[in-house]
Amino acid sequence: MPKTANLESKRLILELKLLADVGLVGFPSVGKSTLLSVVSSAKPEIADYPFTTIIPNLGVVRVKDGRSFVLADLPGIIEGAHQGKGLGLQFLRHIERCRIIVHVIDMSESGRDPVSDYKIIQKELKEYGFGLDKRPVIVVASKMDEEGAIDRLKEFEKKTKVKCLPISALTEEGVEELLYRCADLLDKTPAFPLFDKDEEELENKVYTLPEEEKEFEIKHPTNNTWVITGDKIIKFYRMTNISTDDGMMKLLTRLRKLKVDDKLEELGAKDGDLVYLDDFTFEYFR
Ligand SMILES: Nc1nc2c(ncn2[C@@H]2O[C@H](COP(=O)(O)OP(=O)(O)OP(=O)(O)O)[C@@H](O)[C@H]2O)c(=O)[nH]1
Ligand SMILES: [Mg+2]
Repeated sequence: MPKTANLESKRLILELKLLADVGLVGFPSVGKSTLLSVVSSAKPEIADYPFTTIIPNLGVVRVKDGRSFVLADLPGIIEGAHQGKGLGLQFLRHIERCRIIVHVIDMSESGRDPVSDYKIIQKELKEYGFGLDKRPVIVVASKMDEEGAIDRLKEFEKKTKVKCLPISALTEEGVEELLYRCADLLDKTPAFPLFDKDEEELENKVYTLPEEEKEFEIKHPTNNTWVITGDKIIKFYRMTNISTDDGMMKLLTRLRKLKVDDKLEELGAKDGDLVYLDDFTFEYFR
């Protein structure tokens, strides 16, 4: 009969977090997927409606000087993402494992304000915790080919005092420079620990199976006697017909397999001592 008493069943929710060196972060439609498609052989979906990217895309980027890194194009983020709005939490969880962040800000006439876009995303990263807001960041001004983009960038830098790298995925202006900057920053950024201390304390619970019941124990009631106890071994003995050679061999093999003789020796049994197993008695010889 299989033993089922110690079996446990659990429902586990496993979370797969991708491992990338660089994460592209920004509002929906700022051009993250387009950038990934230009710098790697990845073929992400690109469209001018928000949340085109629902599942992160990865691409291997090769810099002209031979260095390479993995770039993740992540789903767009909106205000309240850290509380789960938009594709919020899914998105933020993926950044946890990125060593550096490329924060993409749309400088086209998109109807949104680049300054508030920047502030909202910084706030979301901060509110999420796990030090996301302290991760090294390269701020990128995207769609610089669009009319009015240069003025919007100047205005942005003046108001925020944040220096941006202007790029256009369309004309590829500034793209190579961005790759060099990413590679340089990665060279200076140590690998991010897989488990933040707080996260470990909060989330990691260790489950262990209950200790296996011992097969046998040995008692030593008097000077020259030893008693083998234990439900399992006694049950085995009772089910074995030791009046036959086969049965006796089976019992001895079982005792040897369990290393009963080694244990008796270790405890100090001497040749000629009597050993009891239920109603069976035999002499110990080494
Ligand atoms: N003019 C111009 N348009 C761009 C540029 N990069 C992207 N676009 C356009 O911007 C729109 C959104 O581009 P995506 O790359 O899908 O944007 P995303 O940031 O990945 O968007 P989500 O996946 O929704 O978060 C598309 O219509 C692109 O063609 C650029 O450098 N210049
Ligand atoms: Mg996208």
